Amino acid sequence: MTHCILIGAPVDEGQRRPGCLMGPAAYRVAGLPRTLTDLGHTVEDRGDVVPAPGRGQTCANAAVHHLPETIAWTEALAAAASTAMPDGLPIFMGGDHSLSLGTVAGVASHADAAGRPLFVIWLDAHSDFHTVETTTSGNLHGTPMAYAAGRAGFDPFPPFPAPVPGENICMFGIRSVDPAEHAALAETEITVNDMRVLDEQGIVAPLRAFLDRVRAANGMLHVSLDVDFLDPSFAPAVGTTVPGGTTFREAHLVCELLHESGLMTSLDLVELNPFLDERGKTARAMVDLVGSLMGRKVFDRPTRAF
Ligand code: NNH
Ligand code: MN
Ligand code: MN
Ligand code: MN
Repeated sequence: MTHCILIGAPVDEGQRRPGCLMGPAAYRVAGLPRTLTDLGHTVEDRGDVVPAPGRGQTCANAAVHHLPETIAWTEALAAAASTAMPDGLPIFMGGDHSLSLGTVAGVASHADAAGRPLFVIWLDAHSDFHTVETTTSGNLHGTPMAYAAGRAGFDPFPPFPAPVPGENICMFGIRSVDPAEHAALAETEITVNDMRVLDEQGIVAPLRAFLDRVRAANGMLHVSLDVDFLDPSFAPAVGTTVPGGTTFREAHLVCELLHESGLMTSLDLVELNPFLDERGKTARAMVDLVGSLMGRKVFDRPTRAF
């Protein structure tokens, strides 16, 4: 039994397709709280985070938009995350992926204070490894992984509290990487499991290899799940669909293995844009995946001893 802390993060400023701000409401309507209580967990909904007004920060990259608002979200969400961590498992209901600038920062400062290493698993079509300086779209949802990894180029932001070493970061589902991200990733120890790796090796071996390392280090594990990790055929409600994503079963298997590991300590659900959905099917798919992450299974089998 886990104490689940729902935190709404109606962030819409990190991209240009309005609608992600409706995400937290859609998760509630699609039955996220009930899914968790049916699995035997306790649920505390802390409502939606409200950021302070932006303070007018600027940067040299003219493409960047909503910088002060994004910094305000980052500060508010980092505070909400570090406050929630000692109390249970925070589930951040987004909101676009720029919310992870804040959630991972808050989780990282908690892990640092607890003296435990933080690991991050990034389930996404995109690597989100731009900085404020390198982004050409100007959409800051393309930057949170770089911020968490401690990349230079985030001057207007608060310094990331305890940068996550590249060896502790693992990406899955990747199939869209911009040239500047590609060059920067090549300089790191980050494991990039792109779709080619999943096609060839499946999801189980690469995921277990990473989870084994988290366990051996007594690490905390932050899971960041972007809707576009999933194939758009069954999860269309996202502004940046990319063909060739994970299948329904691959995605559930990832979630089942994560549950079996018992290692996840915080979770982001990001990029759901309910305005683009078809009769709630993407919101429901995401809630179902959280069910698998939190222990739903068809049959109990002896689990693998980690
Ligand atoms: N790399 C692109 C950009 O920075 C796309 C990022 N979009 C995402 N990330 N949805 O997950 O604009
Ligand atoms: Mn605006
Ligand atoms: Mn993303
Ligand atoms: Mn994405």
